[in-house]
Amino acid sequence: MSNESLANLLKEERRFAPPAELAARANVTAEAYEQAKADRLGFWAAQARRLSWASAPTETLDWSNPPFAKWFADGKLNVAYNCVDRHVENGLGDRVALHFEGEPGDTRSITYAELLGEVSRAANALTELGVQAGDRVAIYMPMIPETVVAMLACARIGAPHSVVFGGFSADALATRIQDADARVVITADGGYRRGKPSALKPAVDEALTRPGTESVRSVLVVRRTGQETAWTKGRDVWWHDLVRRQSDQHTPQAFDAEHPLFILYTSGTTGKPKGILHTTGGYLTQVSYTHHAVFDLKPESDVYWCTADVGWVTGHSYIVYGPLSNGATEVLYEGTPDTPHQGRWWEIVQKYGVTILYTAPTAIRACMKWGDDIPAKFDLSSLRLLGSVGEPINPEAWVWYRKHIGGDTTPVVDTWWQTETGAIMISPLPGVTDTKPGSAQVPLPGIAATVVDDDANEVPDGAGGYLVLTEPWPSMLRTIWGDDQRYLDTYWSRFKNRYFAGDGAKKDDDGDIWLLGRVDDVMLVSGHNISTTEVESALVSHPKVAEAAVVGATDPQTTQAICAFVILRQEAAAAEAKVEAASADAEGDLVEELRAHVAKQLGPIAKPKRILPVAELPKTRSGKIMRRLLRDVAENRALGDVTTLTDSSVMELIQSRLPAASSED
Ligand code: 6R9
Repeated sequence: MSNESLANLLKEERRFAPPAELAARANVTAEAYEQAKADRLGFWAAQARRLSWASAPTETLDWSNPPFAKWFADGKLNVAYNCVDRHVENGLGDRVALHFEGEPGDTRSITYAELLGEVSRAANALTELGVQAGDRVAIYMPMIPETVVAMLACARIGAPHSVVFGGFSADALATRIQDADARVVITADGGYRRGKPSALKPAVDEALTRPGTESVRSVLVVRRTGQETAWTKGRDVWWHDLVRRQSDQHTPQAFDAEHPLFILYTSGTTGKPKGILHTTGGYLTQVSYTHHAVFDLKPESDVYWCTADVGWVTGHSYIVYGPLSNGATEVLYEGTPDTPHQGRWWEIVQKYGVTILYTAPTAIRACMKWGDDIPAKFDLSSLRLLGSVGEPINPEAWVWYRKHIGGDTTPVVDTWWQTETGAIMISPLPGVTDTKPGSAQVPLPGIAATVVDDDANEVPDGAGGYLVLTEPWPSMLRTIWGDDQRYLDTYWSRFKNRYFAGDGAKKDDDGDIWLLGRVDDVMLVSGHNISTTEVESALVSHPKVAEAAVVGATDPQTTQAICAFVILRQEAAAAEAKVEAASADAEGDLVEELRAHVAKQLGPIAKPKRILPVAELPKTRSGKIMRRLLRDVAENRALGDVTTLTDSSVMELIQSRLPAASSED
């Protein structure tokens, strides 16, 4: 079944060759694969030379105590120096680093020279607060320039940061502060979200009442919204008081390549979140190289925009460290894509002449749902390259993205990676690879990835299994903060000497890799393994469906029954709302139509037992659907941990629709 359905997804196989102009000037050519294949470590040693080292490494990889890797261990460097100072020293001080666009429409363009002054001041301020190399700093901020400055200032003084997504609750923040034993919290009074100021500081105040957060000595607060803010004397200090009065001179100190750079928490399926630890030299080498190779960045002419939140690893690697180490000019946008109107992103692309856009499938599907006419109102002709990350992108959304955003000419690079991998691992190269809608395709030069079966044997082309990484890579996580054993158990115990990513994948007949979602999400229906991604993809290929989330719910007859939650496209949803009041049968008709559509696409076994139209789906900061919560709903259980949801009211909405679902049985 699984192979047949993959064949189905591929049956309309389309490929797009790289545009000739891009290929002719591409930063990276096919030769890179050859070089890396001939000498993988030599290849990475060469990439490390993209950086400015205070003391150049003579060692590349130390793998004497696997899976605890050391890369470039005898080298020394400063990350902030690499992201800011060296560009100014190279005469690029007047180049814009950040075009900031606030949600209310306020803007600021910050040059590399200005950024250097700000980062230096902030580094001096943190030092005045007593922060020393090795101390942890929690950052709980909206998407504003000070957030980037705060991260770089921490890196500059060797204080690992732990960025906590601004949408998380006081509880989630407290747990992360406790686990990292943070000394300082950097926050803001609030940020703008959906047209309104949304407070952040109260969550910090609440978090710091929890036991185990006594390690926090100071709270540094940026004034963004100007809203009323409670104040704890002796602990809280305004950014504009403390940072402003510092000197804009600061001498960066070089740190060991293996000095910790940051901790970023990812929610485990169970138990407490895992603090993924990244270090300095290997991380910066790989984010810098991949940003150069995958996005083909020409720093003198491109305007790059990654729409991710900095609270997600994508914001760390592809807003802060990758682009800035390469001297990019980039857009930083504070708000949501539909405020004050659904064309806001396209307006920004037009305004700044964005050439490279990196976003997530969930956002692309939202734009599809709002309608093709919205991007059509803007001039998007500056775009020359589009990227996707965070989830498998269904071929439907891929093709829409290329056509309606990319003017049917731009390559789309589907980039697979994880918080744990630190940087992109599997992706087409835009000047080399013929792209295929829906597939992340090939490991990057210097990366060893494959698909294996239950017994760790590599599967042949055309077959499916588990995605594994077979060789260490420079930006790999070094451990889980404070828990080496959990690092071993989580990633290195399923297959011997292989990093298991937790994702299911398949190789097609060309050997290209297709990601099929988390293996925990694979459904077992009457003895068949069915991937949630495939059923979702089939649903979204129906013209009335904008987005779909599929889960397997325990079923006495079939082990699991396929349960689908669908968001309808704007027009279909409007029609649906009208008829729904009049007759429950009309909804039944649509549900039948969708079930038949899936059966036709993937075979009768994959036909969902229940389909429930909903207005929203529960998502994480990176737009990943929290299927675990939908499984709770489908199985009529109390909801599990909802602290990593971006919007907790979504689940109430879905639950309120449930009676309709039961009557579908
Ligand atoms: C960067 C990021 C990691 C998980 C990963 C996988 C999914 C990310 C993907 C993708 C298919 C892609 N994922 N990119 N699946 N195609 N291009 O998302 O990090 O938040 O840690 O999530 O996201 O399941 O294992 P993170």
